[in-house]
Amino acid sequence: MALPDLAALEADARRELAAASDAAALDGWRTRYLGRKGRLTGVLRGVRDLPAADRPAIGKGANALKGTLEAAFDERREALLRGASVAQAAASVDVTLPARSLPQGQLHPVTLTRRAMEGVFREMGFDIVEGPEVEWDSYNFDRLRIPRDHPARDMWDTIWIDPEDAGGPAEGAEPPPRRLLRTHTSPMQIRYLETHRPPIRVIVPGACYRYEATDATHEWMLTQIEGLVIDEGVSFPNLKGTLESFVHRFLGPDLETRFRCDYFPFVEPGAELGIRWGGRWLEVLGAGMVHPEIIEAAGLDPERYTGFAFGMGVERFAMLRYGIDDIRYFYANDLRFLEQFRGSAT
Ligand code: FA5
Repeated sequence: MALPDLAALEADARRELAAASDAAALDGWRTRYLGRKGRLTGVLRGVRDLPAADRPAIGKGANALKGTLEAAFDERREALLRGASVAQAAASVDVTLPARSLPQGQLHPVTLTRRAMEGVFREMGFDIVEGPEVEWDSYNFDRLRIPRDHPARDMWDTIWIDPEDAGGPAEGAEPPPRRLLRTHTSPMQIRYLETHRPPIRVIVPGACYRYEATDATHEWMLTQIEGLVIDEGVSFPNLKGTLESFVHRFLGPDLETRFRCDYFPFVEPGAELGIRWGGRWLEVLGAGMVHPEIIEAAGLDPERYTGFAFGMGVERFAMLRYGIDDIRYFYANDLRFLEQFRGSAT
């Protein structure tokens, strides 16, 4: 009696299994090979009739093949099920439906306004630089002629990073330097003068922070654009002309503006600019001629060099630009408000 050819049986089984592509074909395969009258079952059953010497090898081989074929069957069935569920999912997708829209970010109205303001200044020949938001008190105050204990410090309620030295400095000793969140962009006047010589014509946009109660025109976080112009022969009319020209270019030529005297320790004389806003005036910037002591402290001859500086409130300009009557909308994080600026030009 010929011995069963297990290798041929396995080859047939595998070929047919690979060809089985639906449940009925799989079932048929199982019946043909592993069923009660299946080929492999027949081999196993016939083992006892084999010559004693061949029994162990064929028995063992056939048993192993049974495990192999059962595993192959399971694998094939799972592969077919996976394929079926993918096909089913594909059939349930309605490709004619409009795509779900992804939420898309957009620039904040204050960013749009800041960039537009920068654009006008660039056209007017200004360079743009930035400075640190965490600043030393010497730059934010002292070197701008606002010493400790000077009442002018009360104009800017400060968010401090370093605590006040609890014990206070020893008698006659300098108090230790303290860091703060800059209350205005003016410290960059000093920093810029440390590294640059006239002619100087820069603006410094950036965030500032004040420990202040908020209302319709005040936020505790605000954006300013500092301006600094220093050269020979720069005069107050240059200051006035530059600012008026900026405002008219940015907001339109029909705007009503008002210059008034104001006091800032780092300029002399000082001024503020107001813009007609409904029935009232909205103060949009402080400005003045750079104090000669600051020019001198920068190592320049104040008889030869003069200049002007200004600090604009970007949120205030954004209010005027978009007709917004309360500054607190900007940072309230209300998407109903913010989404109205979608697609606005810078
Ligand atoms: C200053 O900060 C000066 N550093 C400006 C300056 C620069 C004067 C250079 C002279 C020379 P003031 O505190 O007024 O000044 O602020 C300037 C502008 O920032 C204001 O006119 C206003 O437009 C805006 N601003 C000030 N405080 C707030 C606030 N809490 N919320 C929103 N905007 C503000």
